[in-house]
Amino acid sequence: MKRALISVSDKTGVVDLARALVRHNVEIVSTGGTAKLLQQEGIPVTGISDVTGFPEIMDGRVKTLHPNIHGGLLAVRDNEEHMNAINELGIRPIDLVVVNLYPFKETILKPGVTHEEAIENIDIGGPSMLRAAAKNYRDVVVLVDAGDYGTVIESLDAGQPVSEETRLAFAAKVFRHTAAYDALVAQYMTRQTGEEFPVTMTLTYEKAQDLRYGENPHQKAAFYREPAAGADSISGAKQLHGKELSYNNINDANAAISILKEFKEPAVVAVKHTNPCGVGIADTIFGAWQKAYEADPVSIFGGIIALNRPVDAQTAQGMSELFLEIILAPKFEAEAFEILSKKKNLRLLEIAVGESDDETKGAASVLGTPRTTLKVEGGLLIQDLDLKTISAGDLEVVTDRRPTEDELKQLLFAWKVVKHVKSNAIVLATGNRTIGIGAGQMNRVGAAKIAIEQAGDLAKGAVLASDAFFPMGDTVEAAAQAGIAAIIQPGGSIKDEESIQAANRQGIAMVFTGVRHFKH
Ligand code: 93A
Repeated sequence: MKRALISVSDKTGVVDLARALVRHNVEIVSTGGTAKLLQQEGIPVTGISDVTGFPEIMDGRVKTLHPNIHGGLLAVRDNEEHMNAINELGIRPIDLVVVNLYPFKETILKPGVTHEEAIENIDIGGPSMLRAAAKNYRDVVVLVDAGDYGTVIESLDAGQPVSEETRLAFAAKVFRHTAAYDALVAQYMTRQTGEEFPVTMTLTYEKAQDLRYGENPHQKAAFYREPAAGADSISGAKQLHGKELSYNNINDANAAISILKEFKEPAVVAVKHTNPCGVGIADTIFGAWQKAYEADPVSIFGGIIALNRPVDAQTAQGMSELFLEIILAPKFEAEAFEILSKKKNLRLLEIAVGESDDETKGAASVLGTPRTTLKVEGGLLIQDLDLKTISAGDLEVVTDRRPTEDELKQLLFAWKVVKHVKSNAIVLATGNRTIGIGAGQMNRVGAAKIAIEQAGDLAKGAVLASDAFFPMGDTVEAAAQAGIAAIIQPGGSIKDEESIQAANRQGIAMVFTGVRHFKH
């Protein structure tokens, strides 16, 4: 190794690497800011302009884009023609390239960033050098990750060349990096045009961690994070205590957070296998906890709990008496943390959900609408998140009897919950909490029967929410038998009339939302 080119925006670790290079008599060529830093550290550097014979022009837009650089990167060393060509032109080979790019992601995420600033932070020369060196990896070592500097320093100190295997691995990393970088630029620019940006979005995900396993121990798994995940997402959650999150933990916590976001008032959500098993709202977070717990004291065992207010000591005490997997909250008061952190395995996560709407909601504004993806064999299904909400004004009363004021409140509450239950979904609620949830059934009346059985005597006078319309009158009949007082459902079945008449016969009040909430 005779000659290295270093041009980095993030200067982490670069001085140590440069010192090692100098120690082993490698000449360093460098661009403006990088050269300045190295010189300040007393490291001898050849300025890029001395190699190109050109000044850095247009605020640095053109500094390394020159045949004296790219010829030195792309020449294949055992190709006589290549070597003759560069020798005749006085171009010297470059054996090591160290480049990281203009901070495009950090720039677009800065509050109040201008479009001009974003554009200026699209790196052109850096990716060109990285890609040239990576293409020619048999002859050139290319470093885009400061985490790899040590490998090169070790090789130098050992007097060994960097192995071809390692050079190939560095090159592959470069192309992953530049692909993700360009995907983010593409996503940002597409957002400005208002066009759709679906499939390539997946390129911009960054590996957050390898997971011990997937849904089951024989499945390999990892967690990938969006480059601009919101502080109110599972990606943005901060773990304060407990074992590492598992695949199922992350999936369940994500479900719990989505349900929690339906509520402004103090709310507690308990989740099992991505379905809510208990949801309660009250004036205090302790009151909400009690309701969520009483909703189903059996299923909550091993559950994931999400709260939208700081956890106080009283609530912590209540929760500490159960076996739970995760507690998510905007904050844990000191005493509450002390109580809960005694449990070694219980994971405590802080997440930005609560009363205020102005928490950082990630990069939706710069990168587009939040979406969900579902991998199918040979393809990918992409859709907007189901963020549809309704209020009392959107409801159409279809029965003789109108719901009372309290029934209306309970109907809207149950509707918020049923949206997050796997289809076919039926939710029974009374007194600001769920009392029975039927999830993931292949027929609607089956889901209703499960919910009714769970509610027991409490079903009398309670309300029922259905995520989709009733294809026939049987669900209303079952509800009537159990003593259900009011029903909320989308409506729109050709047999709506059957359900309406069944409701009228029993004095049930029924409202249509005109909105469906399938979830699979
Ligand atoms: O503006 S550029 O696209 N044009 C170039 O010719 C160029 N060459 C290197 N950006 C260019 N770079 C980038 O400058 C590198 O990728 C690196 O991120 C940065 C280092 O600049 P400095 O050494 O002045 O801090």
